[in-house]
Amino acid sequence: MWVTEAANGFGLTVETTRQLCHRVTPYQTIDLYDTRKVGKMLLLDGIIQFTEYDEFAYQEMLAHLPLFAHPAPRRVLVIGGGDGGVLREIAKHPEPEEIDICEIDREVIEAVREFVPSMACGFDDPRVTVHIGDGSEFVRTREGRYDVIIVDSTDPGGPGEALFNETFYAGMKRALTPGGVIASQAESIYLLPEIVKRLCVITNHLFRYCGYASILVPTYPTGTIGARLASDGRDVTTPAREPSPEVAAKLRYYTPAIHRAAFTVPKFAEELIAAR
Ligand code: SPD
Repeated sequence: MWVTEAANGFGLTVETTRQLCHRVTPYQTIDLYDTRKVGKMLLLDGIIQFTEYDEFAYQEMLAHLPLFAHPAPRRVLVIGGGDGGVLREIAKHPEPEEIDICEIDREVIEAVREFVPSMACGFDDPRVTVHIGDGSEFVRTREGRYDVIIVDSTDPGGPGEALFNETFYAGMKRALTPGGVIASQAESIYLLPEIVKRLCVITNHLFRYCGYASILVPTYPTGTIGARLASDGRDVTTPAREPSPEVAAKLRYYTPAIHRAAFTVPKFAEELIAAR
């Protein structure tokens, strides 16, 4: 069976071999498939969240860009990210003492734990504490707490809608320690330029240092997605430190060189990124 993500005037089709799970939760529909070419695949409300084939690119960049942009990340928060992939990447770092995650839909965690251990292993790190709830409300209760906040959201329109406005970003800014760094799922400059622009306007307004990093992910429509980084502490487009040989050996996408290169956008996108 060929399964298509059809949204925003665009489609991406994957050949599946078996449906592993279909659940309807109070927040969204969850579908997990085995596929012919790209391993297991998760869709939420019909939108591809990951395939085992290329998920490392997205999870590594969303986690390691902000963690290496911070000189000493001790407390880290993930908002969304219920598949565990970003947690798995954070857990490769020895520096964090506390890793909190706030995911709205408990059933995403349960489904991935049952069917995709290669992602759900992120929950096994003893530094991880799981909070089930609305991330936009959660950050309001955590003033001055986190060195790094990572927003691994779905697209706007579903349960992720509250994570794409200025009130939420102002709440995240208050939840940071001085010099803290945020990184958010920031959509594709080809598919959703209006959302990229919205996130850039918000962050350019609130933070001194910002950057939009492109990530190559063939199973997201248009083959690319972005991470928006922001901080008041230092330039986020260059690493503050390098991975140790032990950490570097665990990475397949992130290097200090790609950290620097990813923030250079094509000419047509320069206007979106600079928008105020
Ligand atoms: N257009 C799809 C964006 C999906 C972003 N979230 C992916 C979750 C992977 N941890």
